[in-house]
Amino acid sequence: MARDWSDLFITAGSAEPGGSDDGELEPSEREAPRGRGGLFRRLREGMARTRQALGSEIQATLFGVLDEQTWERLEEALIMADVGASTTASVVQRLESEAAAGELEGGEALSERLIGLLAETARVGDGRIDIRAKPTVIMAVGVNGTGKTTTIGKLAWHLRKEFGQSVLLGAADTFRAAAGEQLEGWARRAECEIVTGPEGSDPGAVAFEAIAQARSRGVDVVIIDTAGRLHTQDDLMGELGKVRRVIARQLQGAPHETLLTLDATTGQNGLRQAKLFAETVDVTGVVLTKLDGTARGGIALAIASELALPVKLIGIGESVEDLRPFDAEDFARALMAES
Ligand SMILES: Nc1nc2c(ncn2[C@@H]2O[C@H](COP(=O)(O)OP(=O)(O)O)[C@@H](O)[C@H]2O)c(=O)[nH]1
Ligand SMILES: [Mg+2]
Repeated sequence: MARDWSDLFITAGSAEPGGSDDGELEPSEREAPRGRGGLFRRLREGMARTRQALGSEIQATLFGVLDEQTWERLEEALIMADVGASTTASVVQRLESEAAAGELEGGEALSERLIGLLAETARVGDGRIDIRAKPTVIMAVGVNGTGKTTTIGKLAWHLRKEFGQSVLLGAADTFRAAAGEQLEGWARRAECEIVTGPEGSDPGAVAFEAIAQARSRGVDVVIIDTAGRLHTQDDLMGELGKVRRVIARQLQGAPHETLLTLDATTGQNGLRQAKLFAETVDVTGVVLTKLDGTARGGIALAIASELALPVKLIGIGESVEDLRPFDAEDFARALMAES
């Protein structure tokens, strides 16, 4: 799991995937989020709605008398936060049995253990993004309005400004003219190149051209934006499958990363979208946006546990700093932490 941007990207100089990774450590072995105090505070603020709904309910529950009702209330609170029924049941069962065995004394220990169990649930697969291939091709998919283009712009910005990578954007959402213009705005801000096509043109051709230009100019990372709405859902899935095949035929190993953006405010509907996209384009990671606008941030846990897809990035607002690598431990803590 990635605690900051340098953990998120696997670059030529960083550790091998599956190598030494602090994701394996117990929470107690990890450094407290001290140096990153400001970042953690921002995460907590971004998730204020969920925490207010969930945190206070849980504090009230776990710090009182433990009986049958305690566990029922805890289950209810987690389900209300969209953690998902099966995930909730297994987390609460484990907490309850550990409490019954006398392993957890007092509300503090219970709530710490709950954070640990939630973090464990959220930790699936490799949450990092390998950018060692040159060029690395990242394809962004997701329903209109979920934050695809914004996420691409912010990702490009971080790659350029913080990692000095050269980036080229491919505006393969040719369904709406405005989509290309919006991406051009981000290309200017991030100071990267962009390949666009006329409205209504073949998105596969834009993706092809973007990769061709990136290869001839030695660009490090190509990010392909795609349409999130067509006349029908079948049309959309058909087109995304086609764009993906164009990319795969043109460059071996590409797309190296296929990121699905999901809007956290759509709750369980997001899970259904994820299944559909995953069947069509082999999603490698989820970008969960708009966590700042919902009390149901638990959806991140449901995505991880029910779909076995790693959440790689989260959006907690509209500014460039508000797109962040996802860290299970920080996330679980921000869901509930009083301070
Ligand atoms: N509050 C909030 N707004 C976001 C976030 N991510 C994206 N947005 C906004 O959501 C809207 C749709 O984003 P856009 O990137 O155009 O979505 P697309 O249709 O999937 O490309 C824009 O107004 C974004 O600024 C987020 O994490 N928090
Ligand atoms: Mg868009």
